[in-house]
Amino acid sequence: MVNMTGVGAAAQPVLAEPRAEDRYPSRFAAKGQMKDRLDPVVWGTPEQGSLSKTQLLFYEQNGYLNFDQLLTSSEVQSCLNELRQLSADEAVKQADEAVIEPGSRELRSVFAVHRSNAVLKALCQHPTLVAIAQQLLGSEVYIHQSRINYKGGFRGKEFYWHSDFETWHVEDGVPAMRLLSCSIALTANTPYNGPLMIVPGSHQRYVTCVGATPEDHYRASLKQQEVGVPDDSSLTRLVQDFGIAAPTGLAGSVTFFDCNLMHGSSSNITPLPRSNVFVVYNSVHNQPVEPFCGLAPRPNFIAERQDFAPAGQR
Ligand code: 6CS
Ligand code: FE
Repeated sequence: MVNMTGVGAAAQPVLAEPRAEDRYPSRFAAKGQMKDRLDPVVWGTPEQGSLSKTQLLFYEQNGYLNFDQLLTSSEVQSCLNELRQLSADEAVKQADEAVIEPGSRELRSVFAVHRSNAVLKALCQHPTLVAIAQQLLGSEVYIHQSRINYKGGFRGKEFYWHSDFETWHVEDGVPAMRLLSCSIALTANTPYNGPLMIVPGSHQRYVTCVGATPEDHYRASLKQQEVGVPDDSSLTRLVQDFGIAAPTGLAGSVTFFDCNLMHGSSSNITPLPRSNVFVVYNSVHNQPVEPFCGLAPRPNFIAERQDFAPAGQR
């Protein structure tokens, strides 16, 4: 139980072994392992919302659901206006909530936009989006995290392969796989501008990661993640077994994906930005506990641990 994460001892975990209630230990072993998922994927029923049995089954099997044009063009346009204004604001770049691209001064992400911006708050609380999250998770939901990922033209850098749940479990203390991401395209996501890539079906397995969590890991990981990513042979096996999909779409399209789906995206060297808003909805029955890595929790603007008010209630 000794804190060993000082300089030169970064390979040692803060905890020598996982806590007894840790159902998904990761970053403890010297080698990555592929384990089974212990939780359901779909927690609701066809009767609980607008998603059909076929759609629920697709999500269960593939770990994602893509929707063309869930938002109107005027909703998209008003969100895009906010993105533009935020990226032109020097104070936004200086804020704790901002992440700057590695190797340039450009804005990569802005976190907790469901708190700081009225238009983006309305987007995150959009009744259509919240209802889909509620049906998939079989309960009321609250917002665990929200962010803009700008991925600007020319210099928007990649997001390396990862399972979100691995980080949210280890660093935020989210106990179970009962949360999901909603990726809202505000510009066209094409095969060329660094769209989300996923490994369909990978959400059924849990790939444990190697390497202890450094203190304040988020400062580095949100620019370029190195701890909490799968080893090469695990990723190779997943892709051999399941392949890769890239659900592209016009502005206004939306992808929901399971918290444990292996995903990533490449850099954007086209002139066309790939700007998305991500909202993470967690079941109100899955509130975070102490982080399973033994370190202090990440800031509230990255992982909510105070306000569990159900989303979508106006
Ligand atoms: O840290 C997070 O919450 C998210 N961001 C990254 C780069 N990886 C894990 C997770 O998706
Ligand atoms: Fe992610």
